[in-house]
This record gives sequence, C-alpha cells and structure tokens, in this order.
Amino acid sequence: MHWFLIALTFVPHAASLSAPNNYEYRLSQENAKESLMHDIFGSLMHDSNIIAERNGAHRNEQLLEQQEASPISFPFKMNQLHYPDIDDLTDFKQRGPLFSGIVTFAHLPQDECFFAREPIDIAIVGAPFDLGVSYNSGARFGPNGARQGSRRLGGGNSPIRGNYRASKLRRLDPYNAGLKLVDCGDVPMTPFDSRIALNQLYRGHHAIHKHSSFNSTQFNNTRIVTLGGDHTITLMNLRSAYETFGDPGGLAVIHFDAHIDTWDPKVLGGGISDYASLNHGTFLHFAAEAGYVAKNHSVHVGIRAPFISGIDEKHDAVDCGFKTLTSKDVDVYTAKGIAEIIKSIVGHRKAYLTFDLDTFDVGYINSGTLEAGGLSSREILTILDGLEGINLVGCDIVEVSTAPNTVNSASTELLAAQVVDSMLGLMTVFDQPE
Ligand SMILES: *[C@@H]1O[C@H](CO)[C@@H](O)[C@H](O)[C@H]1NC(C)=O
Ligand SMILES: *[C@@H]1O[C@H](CO)[C@@H](O)[C@H](O)[C@H]1NC(C)=O
Ligand SMILES: *[C@@H]1O[C@H](CO)[C@@H](O)[C@H](O)[C@H]1NC(C)=O
Ligand SMILES: [Mn+2]
Repeated sequence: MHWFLIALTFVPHAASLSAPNNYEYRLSQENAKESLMHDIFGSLMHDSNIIAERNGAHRNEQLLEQQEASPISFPFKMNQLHYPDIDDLTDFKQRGPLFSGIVTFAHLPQDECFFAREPIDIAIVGAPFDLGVSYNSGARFGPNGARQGSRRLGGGNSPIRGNYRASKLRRLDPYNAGLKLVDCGDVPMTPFDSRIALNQLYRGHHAIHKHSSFNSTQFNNTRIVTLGGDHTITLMNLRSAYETFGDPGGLAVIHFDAHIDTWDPKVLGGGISDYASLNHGTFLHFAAEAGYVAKNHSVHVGIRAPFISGIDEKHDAVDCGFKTLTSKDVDVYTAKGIAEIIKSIVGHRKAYLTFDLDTFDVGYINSGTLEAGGLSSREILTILDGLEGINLVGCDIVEVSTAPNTVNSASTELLAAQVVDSMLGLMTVFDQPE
C-alpha cells in the first residue's frame, strides 16, 4: 500500500513531463529487461535471462544496476514478482475461486452414495424429473440449478442465520458443525416413464438412507435433502424417510407451497388413468392415504392458489389432515409468528419439510405454476429460521425450474440454494451436542 501511494504521487508528474517521449525511449531500448512491460509482468511473457543474454548482457545483476528508476515502474520494481518453476503446480492443490470448478452443492465433497457405504450425516441428492407437472416444465434442470445457485455458500457464520442473537442457529456454520455433509449427485431418473423414474428415486433414497450416520447425536441413519424436480418426487422422498425414521402416526409434514397439492386425483389427473392421477398436484393426497402424513400435525404454508372443486378444503383438512396458513396470514401473524404457529402444530414429532419454490412471489422465481401474492425472500428466511428446534428427518426443494433461457434463472437458482442452506441450518442445529 505504501508503494502504491508513492506511485500515485509520481505518475501525474511523469505524465506531465514527457509521457510520449518516455514511451518511445522505452521501446527503443535494446534490452527487454528494461521495458515497462517487464517491470510489471516480470517473466510472464519472456524469460528475462534468455532475452537479456540474447541481447548481449553477461550478468543479470549488471542489468539491474543499469535500470533507471522510472516513476511509473518504480513500485513494480520494488515488488518484483517471482513465478513458480514451470513444473511446480503445488498452488493447483488449493481450491479455485468460488465461481470455478466442477459444481457440487455448496462445494461439498461428491460422494459415491449409491454403491459405497461410508457413513454420512446429511446427503444432498438431485431428482431431475418434471414429468408430473400440470403447467410449466423445466424442473428437471432444478438440481443443477440449485447447485449453480449455491456457489457462494459453503462455510462461515451468517449475520442473519437465526432470528435472534442468542439463538444457537446464529452461532452455527452448518458446513463446519462436526457433521459429514456430501453431495451424492443425481438419481438417474428416466425422462420417458414416470413410474420407472419415481421407482428409481425411491431406490436411490433407500440406498442413501441405509448409510449409517457419521457424527450425529440424534440419528443412526443418513438424512437426505433432495433437490427437485417437480413436486411429484416428494412422494418417494417421504416414503423412504417414513420407512427409515417414521413413527406409526406418520411424519409431521411442513409443506411450503402456493397450492395445497392434495387435489382429488380423479379431477387433477382428469380421471384418464392411474398413471395420470399421480402428479405434482396430487402427491400429498397419496402420501396421506399411504399414512406418511401425521394427521392434524401437518401444515401448508403460503397457500394462495384457487381451489379446483368444492370439496377440496374439506378433503385437505379432514381426509389428509393438513392445517393451512395462507400467504396473507404472514401479514396478520408476521413471519416469526407464522414459525411459532408451525411449531405448535408440529410439536416434537419427527418432521419432513417440503418446499415448493412457488412459495416465493412470482417476481422472484421461475417455477412450475407461478402465483401472485407470494412471500418475499426475507419473510421466507425468517420463517425457516424460526423453526429452530424442530426435528427434521428430511427436506426437499422442488419446482426449481431453471430450463435454458428462462427468465429469473439466476434468482431462481440462488433462492433454491438459500432455502437448502436454511434447511441445513435447521438440520444441523437440532443435531448439536448439548
Ligand atoms: C463430531 O462433532 C463434534 C461436535 O460438533 C466435533 O467437535 C467433532 O470434531 C466431530 N468429529 C469429527 C470426527 O468430525
Ligand atoms: C440408534 O441405535 C442405538 C443402538 O441400536 C439405539 O439404542 C438408538 O435408540 C438408536 N437411535 C435412534 C434415534 O434410532
Ligand atoms: C383431527 O382433528 C379433528 C378436529 O379437531 C378431530 O376430529 C380428528 O379426530 C383428528 N384426527 C386425528 C387423526 O387426530
Ligand atoms: Mn407444489
């Protein structure tokens, strides 16, 4: 810094004297060693010794003595750069800049989760699937979209993690909290038959859940955060999580979404075939029917899309067992208040959090079925952190539609990643030793 200031003082002076002449003078020099380029870049473009010798110099030291102290090159001469030997690549062993390299979620190590059996505490896995959407496709690109959006994540304490200063979450860096987090890559899901694709996802989850935990205080098995994929995938995530961790009464499902997703399969699937009846708007009906959903202890958050038929609300609340918090309830109860209500519904039960990106307002994101009147990104981060202390056995982010050339791709990716980051905070804070 000291030399830099000196350079600033000298440069205008030199320029006012005779900048063009100075430039010509330097070009006419016989020795490349004495050029301004060399003073700044050193041997980046020419090896100074070879050039100096070619130009008749006997010794390098002689040349250094001959050099006048140009006002422009002065600071660079005082800070001559020494490049490593051409075969020395030790600096390549360090991680490159955040925007570089093969991308895993938050730069986590990539693990061979489906075949190897190493202990893992929390596994990220992608479900690149969008055969179940009723409107806009593109969520098959969501897993890698979320990874791209996560490139600035991966460690360090955040001044906004946790909603109050004394919270454990505030002092927690989930990536360095003693738990082993890995990115398993994606489950290979066929894009040609949703039945086979969903079964592949189920087997993938089962294989990951079978890993033992590494350093968990609470769990014997690996917990999973799934990057979707349209919302249909949650049925398989829930099934495997329920089979691994579930209590007989089911998992408390915390469902962030603009839509209830318990719609009558005969209506939303059009009643065409059994195949058509399972989709991203009916999977929660099937999850409730299968017993994965803890009735009266599960909740929708952010609801605002119109109901399709007159029986939807009753079917949702009575048959499927969901409470509902609408997007406008955030205005009434505040974001922190919403989190308290969710916690009172869930209690100490094992919970599964599924987050449809369309919970965010339409202005932020691209997703399967965009709806107006959604939540801001700050409201969502506050609600999520307000869930500190709940027992999350699994999470997913879905409807992350980052198809090529779609609008809002960058913020869609970033917000998906940020929601997963909050999930990792909740999952690790619950799992810290006292
Ligand atoms: C396990 O977690 C504890 C508590 O967070 C931590 O101190 C310890 O270093 C972790 N062990 C390993 C092997 O990472
Ligand atoms: C983990 O396994 C141990 C030993 O089998 C068992 O005592 C404990 O209850 C298990 N913990 C959970 C959370 O399942
Ligand atoms: C859910 O709550 C309703 C109304 O409070 C009650 O009638 C019903 O029995 C409860 N269902 C379960 C499974 O607890
Ligand atoms: Mn949904």
